[in-house]
Amino acid sequence: APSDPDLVERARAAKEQLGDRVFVLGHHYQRDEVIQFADVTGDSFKLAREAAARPQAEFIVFCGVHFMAESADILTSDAQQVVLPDLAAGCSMADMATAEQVAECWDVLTEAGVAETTVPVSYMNSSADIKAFTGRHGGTICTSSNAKRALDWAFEQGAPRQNKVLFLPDQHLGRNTAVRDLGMSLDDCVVYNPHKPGGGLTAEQLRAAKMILWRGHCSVHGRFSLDSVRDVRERIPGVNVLVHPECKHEVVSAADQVGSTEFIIKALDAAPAGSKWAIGTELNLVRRLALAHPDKEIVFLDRTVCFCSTMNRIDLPHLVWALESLAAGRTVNRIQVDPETEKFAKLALERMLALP
Ligand code: CIZ
Ligand code: SF4
Repeated sequence: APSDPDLVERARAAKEQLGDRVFVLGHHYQRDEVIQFADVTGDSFKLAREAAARPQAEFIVFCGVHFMAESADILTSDAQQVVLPDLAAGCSMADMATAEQVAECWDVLTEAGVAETTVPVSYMNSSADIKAFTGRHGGTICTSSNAKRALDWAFEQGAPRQNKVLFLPDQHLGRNTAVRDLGMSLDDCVVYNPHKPGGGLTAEQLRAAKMILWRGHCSVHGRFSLDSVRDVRERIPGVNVLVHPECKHEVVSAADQVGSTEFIIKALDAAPAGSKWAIGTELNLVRRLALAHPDKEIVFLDRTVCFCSTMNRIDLPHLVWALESLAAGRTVNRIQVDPETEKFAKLALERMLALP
């Protein structure tokens, strides 16, 4: 639906009044009505770096979800204020690993005698608390673009390939990277369930595993199934199936290509006219890609509609409210990570930035 012209005008006016004092970041999964006001668009990692590269901007308005605004706060200076237009824009995946649960897991690993040889690797899609846990225990953060390099690095921290990785919080990205990129078998991976005593694993199983996967997943990417792939191949002969690595292993295995949102965008830019694509990622992005490439057939992988509901909480009314408040001298919805958490979370992020 077209955006309300009155709200569009108010957002434009507030942004103009703030000028260089404000920088608006828009995640690829945001609504069209919001993305039109973004100074830059990108995935969570690119956006955090864009924020850090704009020290003159007093306010960073982050149109995305909570963990992304936290990462931007960690990577920007203390003088910069990061604003999330709706505080209810969380991420169900990030919420699947709390600081308490992860501390308990570490106790379980310690008791099984494996903590000393385990390196945590946490996906960018996690809270600042989980990033700080990772930093404290000698681990690194990863994105879906550098997960292979992060795992290679982590496995080289002890005696070569003798150690283990605790992968948080997305089991699918962890499993897909271990199996597809590092050549492990599915049996090398175990799943730690934070809702069961001892994670639902015996000490034996923990000792035998190479990858200890946290039982978390993305509710959006987790909905694509093997049936969605079979169905689209039948409907569109010759279609290229391209999916995000947050999808289930069986979906990724049945796809033609796998990659991050930035990879998907570049693959479609490079694709020849007339080519056919079924994309397994969030629907706002897939719709925009289809509009941007009228010479190609680009469809959503599933027949059902699949937005990220928390991403969609950032709508034009919330953006207008945030911008007008800032223009009136009132900071609202500031996301501020406490200094102790920030210190260790930053350490883990810096390890990622230093990955070979
Ligand atoms: O699924 C997500 O939320 C993604 C891909 C986030 C990001 O930009 O890394
Ligand atoms: Fe979280 Fe999935 Fe939404 Fe990304 S798409 S913000 S991982 S729930």
